[in-house]
Amino acid sequence: MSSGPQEHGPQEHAPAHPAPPHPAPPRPAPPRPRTPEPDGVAADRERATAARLASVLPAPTSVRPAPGERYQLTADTAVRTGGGPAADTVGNYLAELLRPATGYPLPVSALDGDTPPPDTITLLLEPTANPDEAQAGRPAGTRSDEEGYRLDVTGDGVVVRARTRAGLLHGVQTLRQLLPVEVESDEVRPGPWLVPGGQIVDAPRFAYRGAMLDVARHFFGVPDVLRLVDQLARYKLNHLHLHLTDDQGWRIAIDSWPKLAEIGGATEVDGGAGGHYTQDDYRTIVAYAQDRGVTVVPEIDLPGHTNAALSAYGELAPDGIAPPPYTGTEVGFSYVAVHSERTYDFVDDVLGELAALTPGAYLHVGGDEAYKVNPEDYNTVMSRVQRIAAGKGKTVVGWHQLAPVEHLPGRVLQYWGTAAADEKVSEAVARGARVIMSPGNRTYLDMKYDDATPLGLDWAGLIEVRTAYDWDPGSSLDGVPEEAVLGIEAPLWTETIRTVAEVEYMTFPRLVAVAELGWSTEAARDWESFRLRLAAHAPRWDLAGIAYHPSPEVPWPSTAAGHPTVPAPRRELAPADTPTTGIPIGDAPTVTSQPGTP
Ligand code: TNX
Repeated sequence: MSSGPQEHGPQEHAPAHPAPPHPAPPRPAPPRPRTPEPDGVAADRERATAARLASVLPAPTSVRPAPGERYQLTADTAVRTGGGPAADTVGNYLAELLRPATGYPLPVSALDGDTPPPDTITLLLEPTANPDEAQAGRPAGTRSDEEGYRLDVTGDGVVVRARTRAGLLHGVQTLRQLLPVEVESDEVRPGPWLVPGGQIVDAPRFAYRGAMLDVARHFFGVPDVLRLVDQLARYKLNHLHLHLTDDQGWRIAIDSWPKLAEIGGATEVDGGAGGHYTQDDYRTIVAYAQDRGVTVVPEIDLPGHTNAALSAYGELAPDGIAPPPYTGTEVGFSYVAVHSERTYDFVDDVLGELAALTPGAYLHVGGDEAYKVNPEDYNTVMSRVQRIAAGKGKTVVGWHQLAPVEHLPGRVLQYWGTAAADEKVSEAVARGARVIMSPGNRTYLDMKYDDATPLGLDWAGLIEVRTAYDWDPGSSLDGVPEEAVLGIEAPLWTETIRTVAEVEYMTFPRLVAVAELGWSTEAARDWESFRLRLAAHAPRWDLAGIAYHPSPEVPWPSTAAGHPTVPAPRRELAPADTPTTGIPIGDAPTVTSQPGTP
């Protein structure tokens, strides 16, 4: 029988002339006799583990459980990557996600040879990955094999294979969801960290899946935006559209026109201090998003929604006089001078600087609600704006009021109407335009959930979770076949939204509905399954401190907090028996947006 060094070591090796006594190393605590787990607990855990395979959001293309099989992460688990530096960065991202809650070291290194050793999570970038299976049954034109992945879980470990870095990242997000809820904790939890055995083969339905944040009506700083990027990446959304300019604020520094941000960025709705991103801030956002598989789409709204720019440079105004800053919420009153060459110098400089900051393909040029610009002038100014954007090597995106303007190759219209038909949009599609679906009555995250929602607007209707989920972006607009649909985006306008908790409350859980519509096949869309899977994710949001709307349509678990855990600064006292949301109760401003006319 061997005995521990503490018992004999110091005496046996004691020197003749004893040195000052060396404190004995602390005796490791003897393993505590484990109270045997009641059978029920183990069985419940097995059931919960298996259930996670059926709760992935958005629903994967195919899931094959291997009943009884599972992988357990341990302190010895390593992350191995194959396929080059891009795979290494995903390995590091995965390890960083898992270390806080597991407390495991999860070392990341390149795979040695072809076969992963046991107890490994392996991430492989392989040009030939992405089995056709994930694409089976998808209509031509909507196949997006670029972002697919395959995930295999056996007793030995986990292997994720993908053709692109984006696909590998999506596989990592799926793996995160297959781990117990506690993985979301930022403190070490005991586990056990079980991953259900089986195989997932998966690829998105649409290439473009996004959300928009209006940082113009209320400004949101860099950390707030990064946090939103994390939430998008969780649910495999791959674009963040930033509405950078509007009447109430200009939010991006433009070196050649410095007063745009200095003066135009110095206020916001209700007269707050506003703010703007320096170009370095903006690069930080772009790089952080890119690391997580999210492309930033910057929008400069033209020719309307320009009061902030005009207040900084009166020479851009039709009458040449700088208007005062605007802190209200009306729309459609401002516009740039259409017949002045100075306007086009401005557009060229701004889009040039923005294009240089933008690795992504798209530049959004707005085009909405220019109510004071007649159709001929609108056509003149937006044709030139489109050409300038294209001249910077970018693909033009605009709100769907841009439809009648000349077609440019690849041009994308963002449909925010509420009708099932729009002749101008279908004509533009016939000329080759593609469409991002953002119907106001389905995807607008600033619409109230119900009459009691303390934030938001209601001009496009009330949007509860089921309304956000139960429609098909591939067939909901006449004359816009699935092949012409580039994807789906959920815009969050911020006239009434001021804090991250408020952003999240309006975003969750509707953003997840949008994510599933963008990712999963139409055949997989099933409200009953979706609401159960949402409910299963609520404890994750609680742990991650994500605020959400406790919709009565979803059978939340009794443990769910069901309200924001991120304190909202303007929290108001709620009656004792009302579940408090942390969301301030305020008067909604009047917004007179109507999707019909430019
Ligand atoms: C319409 S959607 C707008 C925005 C408003 C929003 C409020 C669009 C292109 N324009 O200016 O903020 O409604 O819901």
